[in-house]
Amino acid sequence: MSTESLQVSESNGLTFLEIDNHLATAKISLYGGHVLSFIPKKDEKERLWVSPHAYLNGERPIRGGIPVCWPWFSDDHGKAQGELPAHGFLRTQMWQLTSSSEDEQGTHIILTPSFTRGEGFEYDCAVTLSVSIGATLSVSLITENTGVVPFTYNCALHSYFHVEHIQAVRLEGVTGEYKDKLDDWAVKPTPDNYTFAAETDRIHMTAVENASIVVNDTPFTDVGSQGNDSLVVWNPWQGAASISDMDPFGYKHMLCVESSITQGKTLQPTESHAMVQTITPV
Ligand code: TA6
Repeated sequence: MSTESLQVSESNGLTFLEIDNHLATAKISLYGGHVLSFIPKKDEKERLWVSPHAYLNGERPIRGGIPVCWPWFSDDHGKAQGELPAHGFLRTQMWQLTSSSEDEQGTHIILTPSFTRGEGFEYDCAVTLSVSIGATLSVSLITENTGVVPFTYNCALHSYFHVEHIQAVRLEGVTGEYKDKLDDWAVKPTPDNYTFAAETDRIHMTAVENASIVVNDTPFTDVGSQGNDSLVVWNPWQGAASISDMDPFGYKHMLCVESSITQGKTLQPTESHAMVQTITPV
């Protein structure tokens, strides 16, 4: 059965899904199983940020949108830094469109990666990304142990949110302590007034369920998380100048708020787990 709200396009050797329904438009790259755009019709404002210098040809992970990090986060793969790809091996492979459907709530897409077993993670499992594009964008990363031994994994939906200007942003709803990557992982309390004036790279160690990106004192985007144990917050600030697929001022228009599992989730044979991020315009 065809899904009328879904079109498939090709560019530079990559395949993209373009969704346009009565509630929103969205764009998804099959390279990386990567959501690139979400524009709710409520206000026609883009919620995701993609670097103008992002590689959209399969040569590198896409800088922006929602990279899928799995089965490890950052360089936490147990080997020397750089020995294995940062953030795992799903964001740099071709995914398949397994199914699509539509109803009053929007368009529903199921994607699966080409492979889930690779250097650094030699277990039998199935991964599914379920994306619903409606008034809310809902992205669910489901991991199932299809083997006979338990395994432990980490993951993140490393979302880059579009913000008008980072210095006008306040992040609300985040509490507890965080580990500061920029200060040798020192543990610090989350600031009450969470604003941005410098490079920020933090793993908040609580399962924050609701965070809100507030711009100029007006709530703009709500970020919901389920099945996570952490929330990662990142802005490279002037460090963007040394990131080849970002321009030096790119940091001004983005904020990463990443629903994540960083403390290890163990699945017994036949068990499965979903980590979900919801993006809701306010
Ligand atoms: O999620 C934060 C982070 O791990 C940062 O430390 C920063 O390196 C960022 O992700 C981007 O990583 P990438 O491998 O996409 O350049």
